[in-house]
Amino acid sequence: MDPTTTSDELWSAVETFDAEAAELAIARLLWDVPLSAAVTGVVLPFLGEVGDRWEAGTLSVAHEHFVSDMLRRKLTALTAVPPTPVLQDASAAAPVVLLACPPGERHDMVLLCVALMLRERGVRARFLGADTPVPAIRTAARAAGADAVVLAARRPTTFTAHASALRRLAADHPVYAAGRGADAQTLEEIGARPLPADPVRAVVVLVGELSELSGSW
Ligand code: B12
Repeated sequence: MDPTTTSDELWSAVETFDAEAAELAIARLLWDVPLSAAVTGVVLPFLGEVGDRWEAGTLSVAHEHFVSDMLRRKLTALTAVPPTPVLQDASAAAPVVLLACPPGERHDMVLLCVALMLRERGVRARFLGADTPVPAIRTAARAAGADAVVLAARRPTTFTAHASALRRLAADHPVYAAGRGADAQTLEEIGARPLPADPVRAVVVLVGELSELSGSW
């Protein structure tokens, strides 16, 4: 795969709302390379460029919605792929990680990429996605027996508005906070642990910490 070619193909398809060509470019990309390479090589730079073009006023809201929706659908479809052999073996005791955005946060695409990369590394990822009430996250974390919870938000206030509920969650499960809203002061206020801003590095760090937390895995 040549990321530049894929990105060029995608852009020309997006400009004319050519859903079939865009689907093909994304499908080829995700078929050809390991997920983490596709995420770092194309998906994240592409989303960043969508943002830059949108902010510069050279990409319409319609284009942004079109491409965001398509990428999200393609990435979500990857969760329909049968789990890796290690996840089919219940005795392997792979750790469970629950991922969600707090209430009011709809930017969940990077979090979805992280969920998929964790799954690729043999983690049982449970993705709740955007705009999830904190009590619902807590109930799900308990029911799933989560070894860790990963939250993402763009603004510190999206976390701090629920500081006491998040601290209660962090008392029961290790909570990691990421995204632009996860500054040091916010992490301290909600009792969360940091993750690297780079999603691929974050997955490496998380997998390392999970294997320490869950011992035998
Ligand atoms: C796509 C997009 C949307 C999509 C989201 C689709 C989805 N399901 O994710 C939709 C259409 C839903 C959307 C909605 C809105 N959006 Co919007 N959106 C964007 C856009 C264009 C791209 C976001 C993105 O994915 N960026 C690419 C990633 C790669 O960059 P990043 O988010 O900064 O993340 C980096 C790190 O923070 C980190 N990271 C992020 N999350 C995580 C998670 C983990 C676990 C880890 C480890 C790392 C990590 O990884 C990235 C690389 O380092 C940005 C523009 C931009 N410049 O980002 C606006 C932008 C974020 N949106 C914005 C706004 C205002 C909105 C709306 C309020 C618009 C409206 N009026 O309706 C709504 C609702 C927002 C809400 N309530 O949450 C503003 C935010 C302003 C602010 N200061 O917070 C932006 C910056 C655009 C702008 N300049 O106005 N949006």
